[in-house]
Amino acid sequence: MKAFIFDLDGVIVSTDKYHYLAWKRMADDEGIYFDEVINDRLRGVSRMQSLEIILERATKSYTDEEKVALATKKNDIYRESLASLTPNDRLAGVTETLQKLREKGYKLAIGSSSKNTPVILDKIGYAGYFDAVSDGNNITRSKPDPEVFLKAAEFLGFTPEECYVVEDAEAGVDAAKAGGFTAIGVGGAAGYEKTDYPLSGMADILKIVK
Ligand code: B16
Ligand code: MG
Repeated sequence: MKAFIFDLDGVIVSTDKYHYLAWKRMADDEGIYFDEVINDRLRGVSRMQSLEIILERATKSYTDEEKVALATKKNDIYRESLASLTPNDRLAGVTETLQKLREKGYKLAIGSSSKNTPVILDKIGYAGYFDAVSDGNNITRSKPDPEVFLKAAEFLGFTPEECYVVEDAEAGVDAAKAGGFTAIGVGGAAGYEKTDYPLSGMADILKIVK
């Protein structure tokens, strides 16, 4: 194995709580029921697909224009919360694990559905840190489609068989497996049957590599 491709939200940084709070505010304003169980279905999927999942509970229908306005409203709320992100928002074990993997010679990449990836990496002190970044800005199909990870592998110059993907979402593990990658699961993905290596945290990655 030559490289690790990391999901961002829920693996490197705790932005998942900000996604939830922003969608919750949008849903409450529209009078649409939304809770943390529904929120789990949004992990790893694109902004517009997330909105469609939330609108399953809506009592009226929305035009395409209204949907774009709702997604923009959510993103504006989310972007406001990103302003306060700092390197302290990196999840437990991230800083040390990435450093040790790099010392062992692995290449490191990001594979995230988020169009906000550049600003998040900048705020948490990782602008320019990764060998490749594949995100919502360079793909046309969101997870569970493998495109974001296939692009990351291509940017690194490796085949999927040479890369681990680290994910917290079932949609992300599905994407990794569909692309021919080996899937490491943390958080919610640790309990998913398709995950190759279920781990209790980032630091445990060092136990499965030489
Ligand atoms: P944005 P990941 C995903 O990030 C989030 O898990 C998902 O909840 C979000 O809808 C998606 O990014 C798009 O994000 O609205 O910022 O473009 O887990 O793939 O890093
Ligand atoms: Mg994630």
